[in-house]
Amino acid sequence: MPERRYLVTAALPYANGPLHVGHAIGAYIPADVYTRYLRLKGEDVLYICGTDEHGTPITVTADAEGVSPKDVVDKYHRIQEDAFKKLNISFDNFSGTARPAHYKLSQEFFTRVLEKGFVYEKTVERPYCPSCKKFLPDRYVKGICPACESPDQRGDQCEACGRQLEPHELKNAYCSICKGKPEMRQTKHWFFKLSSLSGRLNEWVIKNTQWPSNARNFALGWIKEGLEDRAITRDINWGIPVPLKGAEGKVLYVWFDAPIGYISSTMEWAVNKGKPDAWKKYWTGEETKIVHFIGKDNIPFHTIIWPAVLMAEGSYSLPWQIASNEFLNLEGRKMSTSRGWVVWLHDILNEFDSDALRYYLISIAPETSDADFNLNEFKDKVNNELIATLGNFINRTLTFIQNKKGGVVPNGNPEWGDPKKLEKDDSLSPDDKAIVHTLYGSMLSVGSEIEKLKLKHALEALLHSAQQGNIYFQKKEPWKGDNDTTIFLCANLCRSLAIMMHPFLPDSAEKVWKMLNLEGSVKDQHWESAGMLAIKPGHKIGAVEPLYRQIEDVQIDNFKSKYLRIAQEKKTEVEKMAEIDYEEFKKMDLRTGIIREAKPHPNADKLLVLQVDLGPLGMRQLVGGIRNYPAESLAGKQVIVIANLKPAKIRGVESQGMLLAADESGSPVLLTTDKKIEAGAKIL
Ligand code: B3M
Ligand code: ZN
Repeated sequence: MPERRYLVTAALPYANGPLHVGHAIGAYIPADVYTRYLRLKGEDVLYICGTDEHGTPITVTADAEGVSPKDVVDKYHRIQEDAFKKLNISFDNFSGTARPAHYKLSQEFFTRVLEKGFVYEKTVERPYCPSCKKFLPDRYVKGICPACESPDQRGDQCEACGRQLEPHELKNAYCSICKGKPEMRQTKHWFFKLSSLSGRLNEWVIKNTQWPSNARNFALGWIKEGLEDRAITRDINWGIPVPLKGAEGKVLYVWFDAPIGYISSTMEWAVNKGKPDAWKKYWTGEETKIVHFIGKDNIPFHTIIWPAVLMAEGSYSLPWQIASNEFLNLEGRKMSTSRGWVVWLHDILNEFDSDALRYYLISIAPETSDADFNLNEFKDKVNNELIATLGNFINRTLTFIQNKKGGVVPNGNPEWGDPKKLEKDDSLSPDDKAIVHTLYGSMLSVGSEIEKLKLKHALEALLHSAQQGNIYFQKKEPWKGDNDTTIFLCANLCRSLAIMMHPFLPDSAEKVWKMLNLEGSVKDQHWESAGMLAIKPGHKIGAVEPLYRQIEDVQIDNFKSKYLRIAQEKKTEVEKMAEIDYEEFKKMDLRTGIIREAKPHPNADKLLVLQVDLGPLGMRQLVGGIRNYPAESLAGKQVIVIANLKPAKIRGVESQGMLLAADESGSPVLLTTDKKIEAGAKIL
């Protein structure tokens, strides 16, 4: 076999707060499933992470908590590391970017790209707050996004449209500390020649056909729009000093040093292993596949900026795969840490088992579109799927062996696992043969779905094989006697499930392994052996206990009132608006309309562009925040429109009126008429 290895990374979380369930399923759990699977396959793989300890996310938090940036970083590094442990995230190394070795490597990177001619110095105008007496990089300045017009966006990236920004590009900018208006002042910065790498990046991205479409489309779109040179230094007093004479007081931009943390963390791993050079084979040469798991908003940095810096630097390998999930909402609304509308990992892991949470999160993973975390659904899925299907099959099989077979796996033939012999064996019924096929086939299909990063499908395939086990058990009615073959095969299916569970549900997989009384640990098995009948007749199993704990309604209610209370109080608060008189109301021209066409908005995820027929008033183009409706479901739908609203551009597309909708926990529900009526009728 040719040499090959994997270096798996998950985005370095800012050490400026605890982690929530959205973070977990955004990158850390998917990368963990992938890595655990590769380890079972016998691949040479490292899973690398660490906290991102620089930039304005840290200093803004330090200001708010009234402590030093170093204190913030130390505190949240510990909290995050602890949450990852409880969630069984199996990092090979978890570092932090404020460590000396990372400083050194980042400065070397800067020096090398400078020496290679990819960095130049330029004096530019940047927002400066006269009352706070400082420059306002990144999160210190807020304003309207020049691209999509969203208000209150930060100086480095618009959260609404994902656009990369320079702080001076914001419109109506204000200082996020004192809310004052900044003035423009001259300051010297170092720029990275991103524009000069446009051709190479384009070729490289086109070649990377293995990327998921969200990463690929974003990257190609941005290159097409035109890449501009970017400042990689900042005027703040927390960060890695720019290693140059004349650059005193300047630090490296956090997004310049953070991805270098993937390398410095790998180096730290090597040092801790006592083999300081062992990191090299993961970061150089063609044989290593570097896989970055990231959140959606990190796509620009990982598909363009980081690879460009690597190309300029020249001594390391480029990423091979970039996997990113969409966003996770909470009970129908966007999560908000400031409003307390969030499920923190440390809270939920205090109350529920880590495997239950992992199961639920993977089963709803926002792989291709945003998903919703719902606590009642969490309970239902754990009880009705994880426990009722997977837990049940394992439990009934093992209990049967314990109670009816004296704890000993009965007679059967391990060679039935061999497909050639299986078909010819007349002692087996078609049902028996089918279950052997299930056992082998699910090993293949679960594996191939994981390799394709379709973890939701992979988990479904795993559950399906347990479900087949249940059906088989039920049909064979082993309690009626003559059950050796059935129980032999079911015991082997339990073993096979344990191995396949390991990437997703590491705790309970190990528990099954122990109950089966098999040697070693499930994590040391080989994936392919999940397709074999490896338990021999006469094998004695261990003590049997329930695999999972049922979740009760009251636990969910308690959790909500304990942890989501602040947000709920806000939710039930009745908002009262000022009274208006009829004259004012009459100014609104409300009409019925019929949607003729609906298309996704080209520049915004949450918007649709609609062509609405207003009868005598003609066709109108409306932009509406109703992406929760599939576009193709809307044509022909009767709606209510404010027809005399001044036209306005919404993210670059004109909207000539407004559609009426009711708010159901943040998700719009269209208003319509009680019976079919012609378009353009006036609302009285
Ligand atoms: N710290 C952003 C984030 O936490 C950033 C990722 C860095 S990856 C090198 O979402
Ligand atoms: Zn924007």
